[in-house]
Amino acid sequence: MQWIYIDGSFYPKAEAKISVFDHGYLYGDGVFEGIRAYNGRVFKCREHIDRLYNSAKAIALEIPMSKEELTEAMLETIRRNELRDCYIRLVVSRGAGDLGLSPTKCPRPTIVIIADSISLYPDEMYENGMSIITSSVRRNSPASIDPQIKSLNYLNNILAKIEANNAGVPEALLLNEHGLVCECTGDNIFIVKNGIVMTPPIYVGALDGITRQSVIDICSRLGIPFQEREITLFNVYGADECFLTGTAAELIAVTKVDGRVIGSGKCGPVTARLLEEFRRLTRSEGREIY
Ligand code: PXG
Repeated sequence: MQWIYIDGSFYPKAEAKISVFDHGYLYGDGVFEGIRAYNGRVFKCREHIDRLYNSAKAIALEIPMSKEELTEAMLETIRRNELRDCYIRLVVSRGAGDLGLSPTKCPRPTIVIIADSISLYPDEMYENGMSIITSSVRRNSPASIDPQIKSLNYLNNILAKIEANNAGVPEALLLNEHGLVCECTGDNIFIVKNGIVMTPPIYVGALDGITRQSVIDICSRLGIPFQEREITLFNVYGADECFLTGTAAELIAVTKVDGRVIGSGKCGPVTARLLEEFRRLTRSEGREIY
């Protein structure tokens, strides 16, 4: 039986329900995190919890628990479900109110924690890479809803995902209004050119990905040249390697963008080396669950 945490209690999946008056449902008013545990440890636990609280702060949502209490609730949810390798979804919504937009009518945020088993991408994808397209939908401007907020408003990303689905590929790349490369619908993007690993700065309009930061840290530790710089589609098409990073995907090579083959058309040596090092990290670090 799968147990779901809602506001301090555990419910079987079929009985895990929240109010239709919750503003998370009515308006997408809330924030979330997608976290992963490997072999009995929550990877980058503090970083995910910190990001959740920063997202909440950005939308003026006060989480009615301390970071340590929420972390403990997450660990307890994993224990209840007897999991060692899993995805964890932490959701904090504005809570139940009336039909007006104003959060003032929502006295108490709703906290939901789901720990689920993971379905991994096939190994074949990590070797041969994947095809992506560029979406015609531009990434939300940081001047409207900052993509750094991991909010319950994922329509921008979903519209791009629909274009990917229609094109028969798993992911879509989003540009900002100036044509600069931002990120994909649920992953950050990197390219490798002449031995230099590059990723766009967050300010162009991207989530400050935790896997992205892990890759930057690995580059610095291994002495692999790294630059955070503005990237256009020209740079992506002409890259030697391209890969995406995210909690779900880890590091996955991109070998075709808008029909252009990237580099050798296979997962490149730098991507493979970074993935190997990332997997070593996920096996050796993280907050103990049991
Ligand atoms: N950009 C966006 C828009 C994301 O949603 C990333 C980049 C990668 O960030 P991390 O911190 O994971 O390296 C994300 C992450 C889910 C789910 O269940 C979504 C994400 C991560 C985990 C689960 O939809 N998005």
